[in-house]
Amino acid sequence: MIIDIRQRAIEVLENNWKDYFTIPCEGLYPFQWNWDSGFIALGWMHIDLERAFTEITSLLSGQWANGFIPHIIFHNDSDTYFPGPEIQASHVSIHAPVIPTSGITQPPVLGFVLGELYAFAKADSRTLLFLKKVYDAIYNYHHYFYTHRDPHGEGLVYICHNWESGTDNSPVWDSIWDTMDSPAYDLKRKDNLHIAASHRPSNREYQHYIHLIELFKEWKYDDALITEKSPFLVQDPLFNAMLIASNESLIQIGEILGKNDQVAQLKTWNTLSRKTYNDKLYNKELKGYIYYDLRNDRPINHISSSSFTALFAGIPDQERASEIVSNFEKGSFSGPNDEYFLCSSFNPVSIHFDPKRYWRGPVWINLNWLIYRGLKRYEKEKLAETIKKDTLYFMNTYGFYEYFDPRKTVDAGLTKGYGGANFSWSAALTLDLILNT
Ligand code: 9WN
Repeated sequence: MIIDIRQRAIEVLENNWKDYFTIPCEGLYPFQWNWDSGFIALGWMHIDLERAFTEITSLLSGQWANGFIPHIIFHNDSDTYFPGPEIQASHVSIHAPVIPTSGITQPPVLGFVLGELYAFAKADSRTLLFLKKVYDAIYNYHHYFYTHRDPHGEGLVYICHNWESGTDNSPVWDSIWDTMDSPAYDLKRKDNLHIAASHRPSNREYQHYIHLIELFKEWKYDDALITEKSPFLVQDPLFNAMLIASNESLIQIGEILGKNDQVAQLKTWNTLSRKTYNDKLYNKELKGYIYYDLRNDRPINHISSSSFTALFAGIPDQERASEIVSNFEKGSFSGPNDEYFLCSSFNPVSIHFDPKRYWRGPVWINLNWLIYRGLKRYEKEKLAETIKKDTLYFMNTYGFYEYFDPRKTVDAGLTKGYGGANFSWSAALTLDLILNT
């Protein structure tokens, strides 16, 4: 069984490999995506180390002069995705490279991906050479965040678009859409040609997504103007947990490479980030980390799977970690009688929970992988094994889909997962779950 799933995962990655980068999946997502590539590199690491390195250097070819790394790099042409390079128009920024990219980013996973590569392949002489080659670029990405996206110097950076969160259609964003009066654009969406509309965002939501891009283009993707005016400005628990975990890996690798000044700076940033994350984002009643709407100066009191990624970055102390995982033991995310597979992307007891719609309830494998590793970090072995078991159950039963229905009560009647099929990070992280012991 295990050999079989491993071979199928390798096939998915091979089919999605486009000479020097990997697409998330055919048709629906035909370009190179930022955090996808980080997770995908962790799959390639088990098959072909050079490809893992190439995946990351290809992504870095889209880095902007100010350190920013975009969420999509348009290496290739394709007419199966909206919005493509002409809508995203990175060329309006003075910082953008020649290659077309988007002008927004995604959760900064690259730093900890370097840490994973080092842990897995430090004995291979190519690994240190690769780390030397890319270290400064990824450090500059973090430098960009702390110098452009932390207006109050708190150690928490903001995201300015739901697509930057990676959890794009989460109910968390609903309260922000309520503050916006976006034009009723007639959009030529392509996602609904590939996937049932009932599993994807609404047209109104897409109008908000595009309106933000239109504003940023008007401001030439200038960070000062975005900070001053963007209606969407949020401190997100997943995004900041990825930054903190990545800082941690950059500190470790920087010490090996003798990058003393960068290591000192990263330590200063990370101490403040950890403190503010704990002080500002923890909600004791909900037993989890929440979001903060910086534009409207108010907390967004929702718990999602993003809330639990703080475990991955070692942010809570042991006592708080135990409080957090009570959500998985006869709690809201497991259901009082274990009615749900772990881990729903949104709180199943919430009225906004939708088990089929993208990021409003279904299980995503990259979040499961992060939570699994977080639980291991806090020695919650039993729960870690449950989440691994649930993840591999989906993969074995349905294949490498993009997301899955968390309800055990409907599972027996299902034949498929949801979203894109043959999805790269589902395959890559399955390989890592099986092979990285
Ligand atoms: C927008 C590629 C990406 C993932 C995101 C996921 C989805 C894109 C979209 O696909 O977002 O970036 O068009 O829906 O939400 O996490 O990186 O797989």
